Amino acid sequence: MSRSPKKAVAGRSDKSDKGKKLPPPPPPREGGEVGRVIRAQSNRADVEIDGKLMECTLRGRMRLEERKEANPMVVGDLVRVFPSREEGTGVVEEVLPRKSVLARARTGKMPQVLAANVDQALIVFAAALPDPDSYQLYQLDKLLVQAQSGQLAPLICCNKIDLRPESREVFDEYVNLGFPVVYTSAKAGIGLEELRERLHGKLNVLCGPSGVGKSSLLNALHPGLQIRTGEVSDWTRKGKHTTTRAEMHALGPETWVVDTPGIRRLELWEVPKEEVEEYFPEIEGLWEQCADPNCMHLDEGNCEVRRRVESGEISERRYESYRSIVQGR
Ligand SMILES: Nc1nc2c(ncn2[C@@H]2O[C@H](COP(=O)(O)OP(=O)(O)OP(=O)(O)O)[C@@H](O)[C@H]2O)c(=O)[nH]1
Ligand SMILES: [Mg+2]
Ligand SMILES: [Zn+2]
Repeated sequence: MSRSPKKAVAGRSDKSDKGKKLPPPPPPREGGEVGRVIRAQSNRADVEIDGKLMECTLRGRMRLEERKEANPMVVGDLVRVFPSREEGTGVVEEVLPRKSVLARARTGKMPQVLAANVDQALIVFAAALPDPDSYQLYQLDKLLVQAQSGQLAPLICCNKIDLRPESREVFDEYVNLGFPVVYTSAKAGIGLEELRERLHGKLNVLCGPSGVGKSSLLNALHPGLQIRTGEVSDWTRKGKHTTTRAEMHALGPETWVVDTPGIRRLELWEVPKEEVEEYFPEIEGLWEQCADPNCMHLDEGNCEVRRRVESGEISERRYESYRSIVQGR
């Protein structure tokens, strides 16, 4: 539930009018074909059009246009392509407006869009190696916020459940909050059918820390993919990323999954602090019971959220995640 209209003007937006943030579609242009970017690197992209791949470059003038993100074309983008003379090649004339994005801010660099126009974020963490400690769970909380704010439905995956089945309890906290959670082992083949069902018919993006088994899960779901995965000795070394570039893979005729490189520390992009509580189901709507109608649940007096943290109704760890996100840490 959102607050009073006055508050909404101050930046608190209703879920229903969030779509208004996205730019209106440009007037349709004549000619060309619309395809989807499967892989992209700076001004080049492989574009899928009716089941065929086309090697494309971005039209020169578009490279110069002012942008606020690092990459002009990303995996999942719908682009208008005009074929070039050489068979199987083309020029991207237009990147169509995105209906959803999974993006991240980067200190000292332009923000990076990891994937566009996807429906669901499969947020993968591990039951062990890397352990779901408080640092990792804070990253999970931030990914939940970033995904939902970018119009993606979150699906949490606890992989490597073969290594430590007890870790289920850690992730059960999210089940109790109403988030969908699947428990899998890419190695032992646990939970793969449920995961397959939940990905079916959607465009999905896999995200999470390095070494949790994102690429391994894709290989387990579709052995034909043969995506490179890390060796245990490799990925435990700091700075090791086995997957280095986002890439979209087909799991079936209407099911696609974007594999992305691991994120060590997520910095949130374009999430106003007033919006953060909307993504914390245990906090959302409680402002109505706080003394201050503009309560951010930080240090204000008579705060219902803080009362619930003290009584144990709201987990202290989740509340600390909320605080840190609102305070931009
Ligand atoms: N025991 C166990 N090991 C797994 C499982 N899934 C993946 N692994 C191992 O974890 C390591 C990392 O797997 P990757 O699939 O490369 O991880 P990733 O998340 O794609 O990592 P980045 O590409 O660096 O982001 C590999 O050694 C895998 O064999 C699992 O379910 N159980
Ligand atoms: Mg990988
Ligand atoms: Zn409050």
